Amino acid sequence: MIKKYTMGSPIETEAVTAVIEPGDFSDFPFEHDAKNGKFSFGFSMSEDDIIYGLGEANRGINKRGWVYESYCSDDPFHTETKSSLYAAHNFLLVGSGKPFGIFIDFPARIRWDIGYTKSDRLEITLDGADFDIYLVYGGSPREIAREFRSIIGKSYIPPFWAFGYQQSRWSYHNAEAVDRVIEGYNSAGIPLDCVYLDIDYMERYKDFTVDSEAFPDFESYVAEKRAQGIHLIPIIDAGIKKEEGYSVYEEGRDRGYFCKRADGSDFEGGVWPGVCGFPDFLRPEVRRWFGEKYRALTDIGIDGFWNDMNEPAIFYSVEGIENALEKAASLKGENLDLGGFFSLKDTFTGLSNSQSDYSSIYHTVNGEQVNHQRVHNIYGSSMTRAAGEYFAESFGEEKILMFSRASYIGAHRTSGIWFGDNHSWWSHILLNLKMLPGANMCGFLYCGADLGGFNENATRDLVLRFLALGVFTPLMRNHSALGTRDQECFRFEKPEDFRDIIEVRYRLIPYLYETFRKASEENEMIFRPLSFDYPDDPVARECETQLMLGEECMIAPVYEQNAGGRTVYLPEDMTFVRLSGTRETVEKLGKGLHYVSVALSEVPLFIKKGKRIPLCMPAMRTGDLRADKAEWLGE
Ligand code: MIG
Repeated sequence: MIKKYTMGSPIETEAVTAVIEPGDFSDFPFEHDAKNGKFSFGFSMSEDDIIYGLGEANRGINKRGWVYESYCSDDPFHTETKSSLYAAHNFLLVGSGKPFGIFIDFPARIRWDIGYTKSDRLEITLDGADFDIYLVYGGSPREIAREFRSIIGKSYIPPFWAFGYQQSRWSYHNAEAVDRVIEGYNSAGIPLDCVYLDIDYMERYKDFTVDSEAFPDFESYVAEKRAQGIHLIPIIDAGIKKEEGYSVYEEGRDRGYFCKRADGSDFEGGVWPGVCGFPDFLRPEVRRWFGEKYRALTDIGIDGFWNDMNEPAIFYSVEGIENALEKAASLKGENLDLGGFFSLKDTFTGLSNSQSDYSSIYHTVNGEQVNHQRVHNIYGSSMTRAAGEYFAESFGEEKILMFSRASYIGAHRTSGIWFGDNHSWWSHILLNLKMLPGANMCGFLYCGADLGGFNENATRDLVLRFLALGVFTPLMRNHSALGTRDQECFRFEKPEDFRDIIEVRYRLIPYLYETFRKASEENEMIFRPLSFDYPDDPVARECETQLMLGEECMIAPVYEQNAGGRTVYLPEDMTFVRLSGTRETVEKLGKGLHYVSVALSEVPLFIKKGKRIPLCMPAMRTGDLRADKAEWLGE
């Protein structure tokens, strides 16, 4: 059952597609308070309440014991003490005797104090008092998650080939670099479906352009790669380079499509290309205009994109950097003491993604000027919506791969997400795993992390273990940052170990794809915490390192260096399968704790009693998979 409570006049986010009449606010069942323009409410948690949700968010599956903020942030250090990442997925699920869900449809900042200030209190504070709150109750956590999904609309389904293995790096600078990657995979016999183009494919970081020195005759090149079964996936950034003669910029400026300053002039901020205008994606006509721009690339055969920097990330504003430079100039020749030096330093480090810059930006919502802070969390999702809606209209469903960095619930109907700039850290294997059920609850099914880790240098064993989890995530993409050690599978010793892992993915694709489709159609989660399926099992309830997958499986990746395996908890008897290339070893294990050894070239998988999954033969490209010729694993 669902109840809706409305206060003030909320900004329409279109997160919810179902029409639900608001109830009487005097029935709002929580203690609440409105003061200083904020609204807060809260309740006591019982000792055994598990708090799930918040989608792509930091820390555990159980979110108790920390304070989170819904505020889309470009933060490349996903350390334990962070409160915000790139997404604002405002859905919480309280699992207890009487489970219920809360969705706060409100696009400004929200603070979720989940037993941080007081261990048994959950306190939610909204930076504003115009909102819709939905309460979902009745049934198990799984039923509540399903019911919530039923009001936000069906999840995006990508093209089938988007389940193939994908290789990315910032950046493959030109056609030769891309060719070397494809060649490396081909000669190692490792399957591959996509290669990514990061910002350097563009002409000086201008969206919808291609650097003709790096890719002379891009159109023929794209066709040549498609003939080899490879999709090239270019990046699109939110900021539009300010440059005379660049048609996207000139159109945006002349039509008044960019975000404004308080005085009505265009807001200008620096990102990769230097000074940029930021399209006001909240306006339907701007979305339409921007969506159509992708045509420049789809017309020449591109059929997949990733949208980046759309929190939006802003390195500096024009005013901000002028002030900073003036301050620096005024200090020339001064003897800078501790305070003086650090204040100067902070002036520059504080330029990026600054709160005062965000507060100086204005959007037009239904003809009215609205400050950016009130709608911050739907900026990126509106960019991705612009693209996704255009694709669905022009090409039909399941044709174009689209995923975004920033997101808000609602964007799940037209795109996927990736989890942003993680690190080549062992702890980030588990962080990846823990985000999956949350993202699924909020409708984001097509998702995944940068396998191998984005920032810093990866080691061979880390990449293998990361990939062995990535075998199960719908988006299976290895991506790494500029200046880090090469991370493509064929660059490491014994590439056959990598082939063994990635072949397992291809063997599982028909099964994973069916599970995905079903989850989208039936509003199910692909990945569930064990506690959803075994609510009365105390060990399963606390498990943060394993997940249920579909109706048949449980996954438990190895996540520590120099470990030849891991301890795994079986909430019931299961078949333990070690998959490696086309080989598999099968072992029956009883309910309880087990230590299982898993080689670096193996993918561990657990199949529930009475369940079977199909495995096909691997192929170098998804297009060559034969789903009809499957063998069955399990009992
Ligand atoms: O400020 O385009 O998360 O995947 O490689 C960095 C360069 C900008 C951030 C993305 C990352 C991408 C990188 N981008």
